[in-house]
Amino acid sequence: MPVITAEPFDFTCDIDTCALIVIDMQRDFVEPGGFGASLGNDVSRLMAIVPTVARLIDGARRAGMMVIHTRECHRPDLSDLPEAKRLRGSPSLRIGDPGPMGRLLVAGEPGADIVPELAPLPQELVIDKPGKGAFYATELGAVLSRRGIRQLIFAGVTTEVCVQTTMREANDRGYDCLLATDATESYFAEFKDAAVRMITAQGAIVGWATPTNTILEALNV
Ligand code: C5J
Repeated sequence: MPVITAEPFDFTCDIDTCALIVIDMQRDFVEPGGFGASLGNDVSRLMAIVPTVARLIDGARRAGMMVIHTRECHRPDLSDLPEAKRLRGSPSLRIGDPGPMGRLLVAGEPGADIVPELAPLPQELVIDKPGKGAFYATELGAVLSRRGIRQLIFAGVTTEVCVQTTMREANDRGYDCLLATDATESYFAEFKDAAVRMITAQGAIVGWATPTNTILEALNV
């Protein structure tokens, strides 16, 4: 079995029961004019990781690993959008409002799509989620159980929000979780660093972390 050098110690990966999960690499988070930008963020930090995420996805596919994609988005009638989430803060546009890429964070709108460079293959699982965590109000847990998945490799955005929330949900459900440190990003460099440290501290209290090349070398792809 491939042994991936990681923090805080080696991660032994069983390719047959491991999946790569790519969190929310959507135009609404990484392109100008979307939800991330409406909150006042500089989205260029997130766009910069797209080639690294693409290499990781390609490597996972070549290794024969299951690849899962998530999208944070809401039903067109916004029936799964809590008012507390819609009204939070003072963004220039709110979830559901029309923007340059369609209605913000609404399923089926161009902004809710995954960036074209990372487009899922037709047979790959795409989870639409109304929350920050990918297990909340989705079929993810049931699908992973059915497929016998026990380990998850994480990529995507943002490190300290949807990636970390999903890692914590997965950790509590008994999955071993490995974060690809250069295939994830935050609008705030210091939040990413803190999240990686929180995840790996205390003997991998939430999970492991290592760069993409280290994963790909161990998988021999
Ligand atoms: C946020 C996410 N940051 N995908 N969503 O609201 O991390």
